Amino acid sequence: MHPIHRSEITPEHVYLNRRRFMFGIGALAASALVAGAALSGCRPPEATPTTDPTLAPGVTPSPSLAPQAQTDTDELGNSLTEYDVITGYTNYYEFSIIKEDVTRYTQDFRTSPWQVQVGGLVEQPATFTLEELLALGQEERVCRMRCVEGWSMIIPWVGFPLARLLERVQPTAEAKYVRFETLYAPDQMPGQSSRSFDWPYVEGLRLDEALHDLTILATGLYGKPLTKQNGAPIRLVVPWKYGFKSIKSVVKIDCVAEMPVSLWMASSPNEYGFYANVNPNVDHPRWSQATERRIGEIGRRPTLMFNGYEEEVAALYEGMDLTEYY
Ligand SMILES: Nc1nc2c(c(=O)[nH]1)N[C@H]1C(S)=C(S)[C@@H](COP(=O)(O)O)O[C@H]1N2
Ligand SMILES: [Mo]
Repeated sequence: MHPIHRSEITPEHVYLNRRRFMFGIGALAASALVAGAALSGCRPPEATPTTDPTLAPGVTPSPSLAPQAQTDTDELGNSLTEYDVITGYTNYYEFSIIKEDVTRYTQDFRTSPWQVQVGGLVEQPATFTLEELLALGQEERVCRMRCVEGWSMIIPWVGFPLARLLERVQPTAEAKYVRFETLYAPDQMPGQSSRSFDWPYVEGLRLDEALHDLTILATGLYGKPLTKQNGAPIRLVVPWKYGFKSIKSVVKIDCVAEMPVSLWMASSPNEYGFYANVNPNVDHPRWSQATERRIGEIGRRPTLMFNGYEEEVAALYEGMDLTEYY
């Protein structure tokens, strides 16, 4: 059973020519705050660290522990999307372009040991183990996720502000952007053998966006460790931007001077820009962005400016013509 009819969404990849598209499928088949201010959005519920022992460093998670969130809704009153839906309907092109198949293909992916190399224009470049990252402190963050394809979910992540990590490495005055890279391991990620894209998956943020308190690195979901299909062991979440900015299984974070070119910018520059802020007033070249399908609901609902985080993030874009930056 599909939580959403495929005909109702417009996949990001449909621009690809059929032959390259089929190549991708064949490859798959062949391999089995800085903000000190109180925030209303992407709420850290009284910033309580999660008490789930499965997230403690070095402790093997018990699969029997039921997924649990500390709240039932986001700060706008939207019900959380069900765990099985969040973990069963995922975009992860390294494994499959079919959302319902990703889970199956990710099961043998090795997420431990894991390291994230943080460097570039910083005073203190360092490589962090996952355990060291978990020790930076974990809290629940309920965020709206709006995919550029026109669907959305409400997701109770567990994670920590990216700013906390960047403070450790101290970006220099020359650093203006942050560049993120997913693991490159074609032996484990069959999609990376497809030449449809320039792997590894790369994303970028302006430094002030990266330092915003709403920008988190997520290590968990519903009080449990992140599932592989959702980007384990660590992925970015930028809730006011289209979902493709929220890069999965991150291994490298660099502070840089120039605007990074993301995988989507490189593959389809007319369709995906650097900013990718959720904006109901600016349509994708091939479809409207005015409304969205909340997975699990009937019908569509209006898409909110900056995905409902306008109060928190609009100041980042003062003086910019937002219709120019898709
Ligand atoms: N490495 C990597 N990160 C990725 C993707 C991907 O294919 N590969 N898909 C993106 C897209 S298009 C979306 S909508 C979100 C989906 O996150 P979710 O599957 O956890 O809901 O992840 C983003 N991060
Ligand atoms: Mo997406």
